[in-house]
Amino acid sequence: MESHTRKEILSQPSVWAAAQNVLQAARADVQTLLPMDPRTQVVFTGCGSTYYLSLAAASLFSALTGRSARAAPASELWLNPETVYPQQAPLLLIAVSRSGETSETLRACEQYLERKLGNLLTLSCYPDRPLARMGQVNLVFPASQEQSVVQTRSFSTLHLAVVTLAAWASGRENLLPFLDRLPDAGERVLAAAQPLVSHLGQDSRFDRFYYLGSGPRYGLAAELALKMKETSLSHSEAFHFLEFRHGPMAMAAPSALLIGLRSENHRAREGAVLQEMKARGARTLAMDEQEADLPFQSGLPPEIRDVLYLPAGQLLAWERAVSRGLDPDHPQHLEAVVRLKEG
Ligand code: F1P
Repeated sequence: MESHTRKEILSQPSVWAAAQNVLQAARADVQTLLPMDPRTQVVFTGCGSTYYLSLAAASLFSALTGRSARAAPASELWLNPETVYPQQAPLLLIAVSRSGETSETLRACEQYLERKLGNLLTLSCYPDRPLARMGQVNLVFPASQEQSVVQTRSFSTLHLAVVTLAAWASGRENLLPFLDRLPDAGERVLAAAQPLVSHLGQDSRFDRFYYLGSGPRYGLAAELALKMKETSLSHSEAFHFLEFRHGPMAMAAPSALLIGLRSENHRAREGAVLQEMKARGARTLAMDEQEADLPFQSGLPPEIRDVLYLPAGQLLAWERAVSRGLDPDHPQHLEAVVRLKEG
């Protein structure tokens, strides 16, 4: 089936290289914003996919820099700011939005700037839209624009951008050369994933999809669960790996497919969860650097290879949508951008 969504999923690695060019050109400007004051708190925000991206970004940022970083939906920053912004601390708000015009994200940034809470760094894909003019520094990735309503290559590009920011903020210069090797690794993972996810996507036995991921991978698990909902109208949910035993495992059955975004440093413990659910009849798909149903074999450091978990999960949602007779290019009820009617 001809599909721009599928084309954009398969084209991701080629646009990742363009993202690195944008980032390198903006490095000096970005460096002026990255927190020098150890008290600075970093807040990531977005909506839907870009909120899940913010979750992954905050987790990675905290792990690499040792500083407090948090994520919140833009609607929470806008309507319940006191529940998110820490009192009396200098702030850096990093707002992420594919469209650059999602209403809640714009409202949250306007309010933050009006209250002079700190600096704003924005990441988006459209240079001529409001968000790309709001920050002290605005990173724009036009090569990752997409026709698809659901986010695919825009998401993975924006994820690469926040990984790069975390490497810069933590002074982990040793990670930077590896970023250039991600496009090749991404092409290999896409080629290896296609037969596997095509088979699983077409298996009508499955009626529930669970995505397990911990640390910076939880946000990615949430994004892949959203892909499955948006694209194939299937029940899906994300959990931190070991959390699945605390109730949700009641849903483990032959009609359940568990996708594990397994990590290298907790491979045994996370793998045990998948094995236990398999024993309960569920089907599992483990993605990991090695010893997995989908091994990346990238040879890249764990801090920068999380983007490799995305393409297979995106393709799985696409395959299931098509097998259900749906059109992934025109997902039911969805628009590419949520623009609220109110002011
Ligand atoms: C945010 C968003 C997407 C969602 C859909 C509608 O967009 O909610 O997460 O999948 O495309 O828009 P943006 O602020 O990142 O452009």
